[in-house]
Amino acid sequence: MNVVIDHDHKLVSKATMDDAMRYRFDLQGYLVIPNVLNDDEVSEMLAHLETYRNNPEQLDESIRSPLSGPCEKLISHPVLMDILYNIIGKLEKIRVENGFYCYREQGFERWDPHAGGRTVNPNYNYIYHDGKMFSGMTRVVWELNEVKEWQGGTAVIPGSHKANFKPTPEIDKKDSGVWASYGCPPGSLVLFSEAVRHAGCNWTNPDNPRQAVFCAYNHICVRHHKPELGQMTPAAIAGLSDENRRFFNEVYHPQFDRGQWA
Ligand SMILES: O=C(O)CCC(=O)C(=O)O
Repeated sequence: MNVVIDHDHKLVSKATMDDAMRYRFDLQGYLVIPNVLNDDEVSEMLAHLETYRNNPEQLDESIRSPLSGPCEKLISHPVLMDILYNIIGKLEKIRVENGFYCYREQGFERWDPHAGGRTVNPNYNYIYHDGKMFSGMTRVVWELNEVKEWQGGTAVIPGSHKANFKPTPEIDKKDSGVWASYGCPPGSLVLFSEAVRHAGCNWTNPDNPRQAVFCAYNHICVRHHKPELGQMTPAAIAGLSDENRRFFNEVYHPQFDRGQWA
């Protein structure tokens, strides 16, 4: 699973998004990739997130965020970058809209179906053109604890990024037969087009809480969310490496950084 992306943003070693994954994402609008992070990485990230949740003042402002310290590598993880290269574009055209930490224990309740369907609006439309997919806002979820099917991971209506009709209240019931859930081990990567109808779910797993880091990626020229960046503060963004800080640049085409059109 080792992918290297060079400074010209070309893939220089084996890509992780193979034809089967491309087929699956185009058809269903989401992917679950187990075991992207190893046990040591997951432990370090959980320790950082535990401090962030319980004793944030112990973290210097420059690393007081769910995407700082050992979690910073999530921003540009090569497995993720290769997928985003396939569904958004070259590295320089990928932007992070926000990031936040999700902690849910047994008893947490939610069922909030939202988004989904075709649109011509650029914020999260999904299109296929000339051999290429384009997914606008793409939600990335790093599941750092085990998720058991129908016990609290995000639910999706597979294929609804291509749906032509609005879902009815019956369709939006969890047991309507169109909803899917997933299970995955700690360290898994889940991503879905925001154009897929999805919902947060009750966390019913008694064995462990949900500990996940959520990010929203989009094409650099488009923003879906309001400008605030979830739990990413200006100080935490300033504390990132140059390579990762650039994902939080404002919305504009990178050609303006190349001195063209000035
Ligand atoms: O709470 C969840 O699992 C889903 C969150 C959500 O709705 C989203 O990422 O847009």
